[in-house]
Amino acid sequence: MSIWFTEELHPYYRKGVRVKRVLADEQTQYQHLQFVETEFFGNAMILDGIIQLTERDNMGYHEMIVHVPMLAVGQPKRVLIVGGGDGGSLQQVLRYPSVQEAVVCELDQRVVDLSREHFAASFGDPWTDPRTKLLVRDAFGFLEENPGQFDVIISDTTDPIGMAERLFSDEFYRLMVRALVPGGAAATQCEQPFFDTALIKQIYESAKILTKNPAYYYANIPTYPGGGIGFMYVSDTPWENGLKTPLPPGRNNYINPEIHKAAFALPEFFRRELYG
Ligand code: SPD
Repeated sequence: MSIWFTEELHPYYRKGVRVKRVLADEQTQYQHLQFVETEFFGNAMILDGIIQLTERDNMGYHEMIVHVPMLAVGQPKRVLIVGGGDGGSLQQVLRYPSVQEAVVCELDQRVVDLSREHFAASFGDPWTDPRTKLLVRDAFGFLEENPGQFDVIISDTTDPIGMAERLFSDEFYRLMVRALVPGGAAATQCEQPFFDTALIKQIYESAKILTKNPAYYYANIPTYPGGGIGFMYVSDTPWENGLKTPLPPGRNNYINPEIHKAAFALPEFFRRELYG
């Protein structure tokens, strides 16, 4: 049997992966949730028709969204993950011996349940770590209730469509920065320079008002549109501080000191657009 899954996040661009079999397919309270076994990329999670991660190439996403702010802060103790119900970011956060508490604020319990089943080979079971605290709720309210609490915040979200659109708003960034301790750092899923230039610029401008040292960086992920995705680093602490901090114990599959630094180098059309 040969099935192609084709994703059309943008009306002018498509990409596809060959699927061996469908592992799960259900409509949750919030979204259409699918898990498939692909020909090349291992198991993949798809939400409302958009690939969120695959076993083979998620490391570029999770290692970069987590380690860049964690290393910049140095000894992070309390970490918040917004979204991230698949467990990939959580697995990376828990590598830090300094972390005492990792709060995951995920709206959809089914994402957690099915990820535990279908990503166990890649992520183990970070949900059983005593430092993990899962809150099945909307992140906005949680951020509102928790000013000045977190050393690091990771906004590990879907694309800005439907309910997730709010997670790319000025208001969300304001609440996120307010929830950081002084000198704390956040990193957010911040889309694709070719396709989302205006949105990224708007987020950068708002991050610049809120913090002293925001910066955009990028990672290669073949199953995302354009072959990669970017992140907004949001902090008063310069990201370069992280270059002096050793990576945590455990195996890295994407990040190393050279990649860490190079990720902040941007193609000229985009650098000009963002930084002038
Ligand atoms: N266009 C796809 C963007 C997916 C971002 N979310 C990834 C979640 C991985 N934890």
